[in-house]
Amino acid sequence: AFLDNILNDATFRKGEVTVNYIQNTPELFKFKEPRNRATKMVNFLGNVIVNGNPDVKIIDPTKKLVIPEVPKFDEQRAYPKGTKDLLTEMGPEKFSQWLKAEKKIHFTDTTMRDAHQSLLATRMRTTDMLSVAEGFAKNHPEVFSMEVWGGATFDVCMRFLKENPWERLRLLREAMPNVLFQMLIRGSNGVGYTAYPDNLIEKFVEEAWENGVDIFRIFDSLNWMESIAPCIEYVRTKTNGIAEGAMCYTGDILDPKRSKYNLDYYLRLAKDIENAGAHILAIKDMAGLLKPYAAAELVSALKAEINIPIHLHTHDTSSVQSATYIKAIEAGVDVVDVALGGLSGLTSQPNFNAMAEAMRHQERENKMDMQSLNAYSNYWTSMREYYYPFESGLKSGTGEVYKHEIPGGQYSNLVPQAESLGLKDRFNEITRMYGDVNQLFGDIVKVTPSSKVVGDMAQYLVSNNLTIKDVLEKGESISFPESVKSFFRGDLGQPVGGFPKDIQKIILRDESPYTNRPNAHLEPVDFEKEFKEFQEKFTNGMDREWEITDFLSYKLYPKVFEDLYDHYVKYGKVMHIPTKNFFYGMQPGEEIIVELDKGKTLLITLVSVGEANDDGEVTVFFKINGQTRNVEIKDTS
Ligand code: 3PY
Ligand code: ZN
Repeated sequence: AFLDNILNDATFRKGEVTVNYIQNTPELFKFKEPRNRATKMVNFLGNVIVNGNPDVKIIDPTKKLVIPEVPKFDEQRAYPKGTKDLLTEMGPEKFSQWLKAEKKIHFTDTTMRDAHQSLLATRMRTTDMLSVAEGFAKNHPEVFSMEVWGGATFDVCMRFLKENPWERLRLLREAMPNVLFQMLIRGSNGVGYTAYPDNLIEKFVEEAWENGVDIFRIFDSLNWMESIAPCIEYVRTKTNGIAEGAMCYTGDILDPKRSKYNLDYYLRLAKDIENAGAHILAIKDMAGLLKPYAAAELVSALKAEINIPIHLHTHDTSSVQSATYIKAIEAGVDVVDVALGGLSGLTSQPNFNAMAEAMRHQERENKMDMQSLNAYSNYWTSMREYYYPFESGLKSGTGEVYKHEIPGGQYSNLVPQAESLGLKDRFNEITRMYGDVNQLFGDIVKVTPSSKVVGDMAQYLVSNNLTIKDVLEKGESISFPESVKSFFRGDLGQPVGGFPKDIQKIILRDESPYTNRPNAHLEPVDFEKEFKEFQEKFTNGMDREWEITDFLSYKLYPKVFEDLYDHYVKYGKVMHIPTKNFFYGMQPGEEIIVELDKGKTLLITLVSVGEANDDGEVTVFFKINGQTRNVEIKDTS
C-alpha cells in the first residue's frame, strides 16, 4: 500500500522528488487498505448490534421480514429506447412539443422519491432502489420519468441514512440510462428549508444535471414567482434539461368562499410560469386537495390558456385522487404522477398499476407489461416491511385533509415529530391546530418549507396548551418558534396577498420585515476560495478526493454534512449494508455479503456477542471472509 501511494503521488510522478520527500509527504502514510474499511464496517454493524441504530426507536421482535423477490429481466438485453433518449435527440423545446402532441397518457413514477417520502419518512435506502433499477428501466421504458431525487431525500440521505445523495443519483443514473430522471427543487430554497445565495442554487442545478437529473420540477412554497423564475432560468442556461415550473394547488376552486385561490389565480400563475420559460407546467397538489370536478375545470381552462404540456401531481390522502386523475385525463392532462402499488395510496401518490389498468382499452391507454409492473409493485410491498418503524400509522383515507391541508410529504414526518415531543396522543389536536394556524397566517400555500412553519407553530401551541385566542390576546408574552419569526420577517418570500399585518406585528414585535427577495440579503458563494477552505477543513481520514458536489452538500447542510463526514471517517461507506442489518443489526450465525465498492465484496459472519465488561465494553466476534475479527463496542444503552 505504501508503494502504491508513492507510485500515485503527484510529486513522485512529476519526478520532483527531493531528499526529504518521504518525511515531507505525510499523505504517503494514509492507506486506503480494505482491511481498514472492513474493520470500519464491522464497527458499524457491532454498534447497531449492541446499541441499535439510533434512527430506529422501536423494534418489533415478532416482525418477520421476507426477502423481496426481484423481478426477472434479460440482463443481456440492451436498454430499450426511452424518454431520456428522446430528450437527447430533440432538446428540451422540441421534446416539450412532442409531449404536448402525444395522445396517450404518460406516467411519472414517484416510487423512489415522493412515495417513500410520504409514507416512510423518506427513509428508503439506495441499495433497495438499485436492486430493481436496471430491470425496471429495461422492462418499462414507456415510463415518462422516474422521480428519484430532491425534496426531502437530499437531507434525509445524509442525516439519517448516512449516504451521499450525489452518489445515489449517479448509481441510479448508471442503472437507468434510458428514462428521464426528475427531481423536485424548492426554487430559491433548493433542497433546503430556507433561501440560499443565488449562485449556490445555480451551481446546484448545473451539478444536478451533470450528475443525472433531466427534469427539474421547480416550485416555491408560497407560489412566489420571484423564487420560481430564477431557477427556471438556471435550468435553461446551465443545462440541456427540462424546466418544469410548478404551481402549488391549495384551497378549492369550486368553493366560492375561498376566493383567494380561485381559477383566475391559477390561470394567471400558469401564464407567468409559461412566460418565465418553463418547458412543462406542473400542478403540484401536495396535500391532495384537488377534487375530481375541480381538476376537470382547472385542466380544461389551462389547456385553453397555455401552450406547454401539463403534468399533474397529487397525494391520495383522501383516497379519491384516482378519480381526479381520470377527470384530468379526460380534460387533456399530459402526464400524471403515480407510485408503484406497494408504495402508493394515502399520503403517497395514486396507484400506478391500478391507473394503468383503468386506462386499458381507453383512447388514451399507455400500453405496458402489466405482469411485470405488478411484479415490481410486489417487490416494494415486501421491501416496505423493512421500514416498518417509519410508517405513519394512517390506515385509511381521510376527509379531514380538506380541513387541515397537510401535505402528504409532511404528514408522515409529523407523526414521529409529535411522538418526540410527547404529543402522540394529541395528534388529532395537532392536525386541527394546523388548519387553524393556517387561517391565522392568512390562508397561505403550505408546502416545504412554509408547511414546516405552520407545523412548528401548531405543535408549539398544542404542547404549551395555548390557543389561537391566546396568540391574539397575549402574543407579546409568547416566545414564538424561530421558524415562525423568520417566516414573518420575509425569509421565505412573500405570501399571496401579503402577510396579515396584525399577526406580523404580534410575532415580530419591533423587528421590521422586508419584502424583496431573501436571496438579495445573502452573500454570493466564492467558489474558488471556499471550496479550497472546505478541502482543508475536512482532511483527516478521508480516503478519496473531494468533489464540488460534496462542497455543495456542505453549503446546503453544514452541520448535517459534518456529522456525515465524522460518520464516514469512523464507519466508512455504509450504503451497501443490507437494510435489515443497517436498521436491526445481525443475529449470531448470520452471514451477509456486503459490497465495499464496485466488484469488492466482503462475507461477514456474526459469530457471537460477548457480555459487557466493567467498563461497559462488549466484544463482538465477527468473521470477515473467513478470518476472525473482534471489535470492542461501548454499550451506551
Ligand atoms: C418537498 O418539498 O419535499 C415536497 O415533497 C413538497 O411537496
Ligand atoms: Zn408530493
